[in-house]
Amino acid sequence: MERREKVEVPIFTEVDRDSFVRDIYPERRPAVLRGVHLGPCVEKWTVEYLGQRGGDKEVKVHVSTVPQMDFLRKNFVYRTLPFNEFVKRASEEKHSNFFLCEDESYYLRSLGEDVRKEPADLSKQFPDLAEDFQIPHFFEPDQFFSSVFRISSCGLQLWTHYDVMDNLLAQVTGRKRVVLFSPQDALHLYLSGDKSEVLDIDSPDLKEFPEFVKAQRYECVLEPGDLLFIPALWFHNTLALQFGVGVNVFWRHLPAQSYDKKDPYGNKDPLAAARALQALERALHTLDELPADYRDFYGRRMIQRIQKRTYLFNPSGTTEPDNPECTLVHAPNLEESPAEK
Ligand SMILES: O=C(O)CCC(=O)C(=O)O
Repeated sequence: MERREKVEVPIFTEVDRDSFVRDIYPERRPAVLRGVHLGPCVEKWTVEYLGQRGGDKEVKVHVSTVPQMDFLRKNFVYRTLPFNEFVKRASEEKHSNFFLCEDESYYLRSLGEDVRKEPADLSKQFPDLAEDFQIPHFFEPDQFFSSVFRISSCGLQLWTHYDVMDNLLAQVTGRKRVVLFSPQDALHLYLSGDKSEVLDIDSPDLKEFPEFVKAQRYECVLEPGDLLFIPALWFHNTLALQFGVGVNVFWRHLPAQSYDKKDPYGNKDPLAAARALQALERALHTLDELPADYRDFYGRRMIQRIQKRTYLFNPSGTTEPDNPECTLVHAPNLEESPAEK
């Protein structure tokens, strides 16, 4: 099968809360929002300023000898640095002080005060910098979950993964390429938990990952000041085209009680999904009581039953819903959307 043509993520301008909630959010598709006011951070957040205002608070960062981070082979280490020293190093190509090699790459995903319990919140960990960043109020205040610094060296690539909450990724400084895949392409992405094992999404090894060609690639380049709406469950892979500072804001799309309370990262499956997966494990264990040919027979029937009960669209890709009770309307195809709105 030929690789599918990539689809550009549509760019929307002049977006305010009303138009976001009315026109963009219900589609449950990624969208670049250009020109939303993010506060003075867009002008102010130079390396020097970030260092001064962020100070020497210690941060735990990813450090790797190569810019493409590999969670399978763990080609990175975690190291602790004062924030101002981290920002300086992440912004330079060669370092006089380093951990692994003089051109090592850095990545910060900021954490809460108690990393195991508390989600990251810029206003708590970096109050002086948080003042400069205006969270777009595109959701109700009680839906807010976390605000997370994403600061990367030029060239840094973060593996493809999904989160379980809705997300606005604000690219405050520096340009960043983001590639996304729909949740409906999950089976073509070779998942290991919440991450795809296909690390090289630009020239994947198709002997190892033959199904990857079936995944529809959505792509955008974020300019400084852009926001990217990443709906929950959409896979995303980021590549910093320059040293850059981003902040992403997660918020709860489902009722608060649907989420795992012990999830400071916002990437644990909703409780009902986790329970259903456990029940499936138990069902499979029960099938083990039968010989292989019976397991095969009942396994196939179970798959069909699951597809019929849960898929919004049937596996052949037509828009005919398998589940007649389903009320979600098929969102318009992005290919048909004009790029600038
Ligand atoms: O911008 C990045 O480096 C990663 C962003 C991300 O993974 C997210 O917003 O969930």
